[in-house]
Amino acid sequence: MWRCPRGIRVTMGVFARAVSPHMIQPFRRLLCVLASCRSAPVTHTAPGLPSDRAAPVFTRALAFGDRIALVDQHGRHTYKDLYRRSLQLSREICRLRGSEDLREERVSFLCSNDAAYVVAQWASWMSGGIAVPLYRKHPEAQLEYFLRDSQSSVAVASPEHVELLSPVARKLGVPLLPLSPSVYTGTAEEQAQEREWRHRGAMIVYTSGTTGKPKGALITHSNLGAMVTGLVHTWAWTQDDVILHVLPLHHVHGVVNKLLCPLWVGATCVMLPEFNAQLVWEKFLSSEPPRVSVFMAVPTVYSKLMDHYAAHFTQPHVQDFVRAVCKESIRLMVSGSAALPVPLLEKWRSITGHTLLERYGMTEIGMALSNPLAADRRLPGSVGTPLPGVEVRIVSERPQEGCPYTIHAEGDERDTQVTPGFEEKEGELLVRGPSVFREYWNKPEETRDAFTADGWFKTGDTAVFKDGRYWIRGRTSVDIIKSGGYKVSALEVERHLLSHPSISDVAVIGVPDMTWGQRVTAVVALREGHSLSHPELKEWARGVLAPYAVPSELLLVEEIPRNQMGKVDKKALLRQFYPA
Ligand code: MLC
Ligand code: AMP
Repeated sequence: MWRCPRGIRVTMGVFARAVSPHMIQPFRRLLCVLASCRSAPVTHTAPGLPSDRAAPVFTRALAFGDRIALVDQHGRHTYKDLYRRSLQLSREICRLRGSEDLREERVSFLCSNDAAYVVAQWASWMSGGIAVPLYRKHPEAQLEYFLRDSQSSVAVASPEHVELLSPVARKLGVPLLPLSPSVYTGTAEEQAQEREWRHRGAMIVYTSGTTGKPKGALITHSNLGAMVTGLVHTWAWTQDDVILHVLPLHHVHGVVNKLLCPLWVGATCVMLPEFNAQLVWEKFLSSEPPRVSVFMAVPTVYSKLMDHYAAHFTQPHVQDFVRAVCKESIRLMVSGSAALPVPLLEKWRSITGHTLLERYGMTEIGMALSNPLAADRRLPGSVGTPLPGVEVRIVSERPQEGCPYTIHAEGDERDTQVTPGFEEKEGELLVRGPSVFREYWNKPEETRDAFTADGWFKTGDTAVFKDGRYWIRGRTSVDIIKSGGYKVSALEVERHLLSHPSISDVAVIGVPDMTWGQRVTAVVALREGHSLSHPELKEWARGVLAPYAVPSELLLVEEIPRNQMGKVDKKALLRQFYPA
């Protein structure tokens, strides 16, 4: 491997072709051969695959045996290796709990983005528990909240995170299992217990709401099965696929779309410890197997990749090379978790030749809407049509005859019907189907409020049906901010900031931003005689908030304008500070 001065590391052979235009021709020929290999996909009908689509991915692992499931910072891991390590850990968990079936007890785990994460996840499921993935960048107070709220009975941590998690676990009296690369002590024939998976809880994913503290969305194995099989079918996953994974693993985008989908079909997941623009470009352009064929990310990642491209790939023949390799070796590039601005989509297309496939989803429902796989049928700016099994409605609040609301449009995978007189009328998007979560953990009232009286999940997103597609027009609440693909509750940030000794009043707003989607901005009134700089606020806030919720801007005001009800008009505040 050789590091070239333009800030990208590629294999010597690949780079030589990049810098010598006369050598691009033979390289193109090689790419054509590779492309023709790809166009005859090997199907993934390995013998021994269970037919139950609610069965977790590990139940298929032995059928994929020696295939490479994961490539991470430590090396390559076969499906069989991951299975055995998970089985070993699940035995330790069961021994600790004195039971062969944890019956939905929660297993919280804090692992780096590598094989340890998969092992902890599979072991939680093998022992009959619910996996609660934690994130290493959350401050201790938040980790404590997740462990306490989920009432976890066991915690698992990779060796590098034991120090961070052990004081929290000790405080709550939760036993902590360090995940060591223990040697498998069972026999080759031993397998995890068979269980009834359908209604069993699989995962609790914490998500911010408009009010209160983060809620744990409980997703069942059946929900996961519906999400995964819908995406595998629609995006034509095969075991030849190689996905490059760069997202955090405590949200559905990283867990379901980028990890469980490839593992379901026997494909390979190349996992980076975290997003790094230079490394991603290296992986895209490297000719070393396994070569990346699928990529998925939030719009901010694409924006950062383009910044790197603009700074380092300035020469026309390098740009030609980048475009040729991306076009030929990658079959699918997806964007989601936040709105993808059309100029960003167009710029990415001009750089790589790929029209990003935009799709729409949410923690509580998995993926709901997707543009088609055929690139020429994608509609920039829209989020496509319902995925298999997903039903959607666009509604407004006024009750109609026999219905608690007015339906503007209603659709599923096959078709959408628009109510006459409501053509192209915006409303709230409702979702129903097998991927919709079971409940907010221990929050029956919040769970009830999240659904309409007739059982549809209320997304809180404003949508419209137009030109045969669905389009997301924003959120119904200004208090939900999407920054870098992360959902941030403005009210929760305000609650924390109000405990700062210098802050007397605060309003948190989401300011539109080309890179981050929105920036978390704190409008603050200080106590008399106090001062506060932005670096001081950031330093303090890092102790109580996730890094993506720490205000990236501080605006000091004499007084926060409030109406007679004591409410802040955040739209007016935004207009006042950002008239453009
Ligand atoms: C970090 N920074 C931010 C920020 N996050 N600034 C503004 N807004 C944010 N959201 C700041 C940091 O404080 C730091 O500043 C600097 O930017 C670099 O931070 P970083 O953490 O090193 O950034 P980076 O690693 O480049 O992370 C960017 C990212 C990350 C896009 C890779 O945000 C990310 O992984 N997002 C994905 C989130 C995701 O998976 N969402 C899916 C939810 S599921 P300083 O001053 O400290 O240097 C869902 C459903 C669905 O939504 O549909 O998928
Ligand atoms: P989360 O609760 O973190 O899972 O985030 C889900 C939210 O992300 C949705 O309710 C939307 O507001 C937003 N979202 C996801 N995908 C898209 C998209 N393609 N376009 C616009 N918003 C999106």
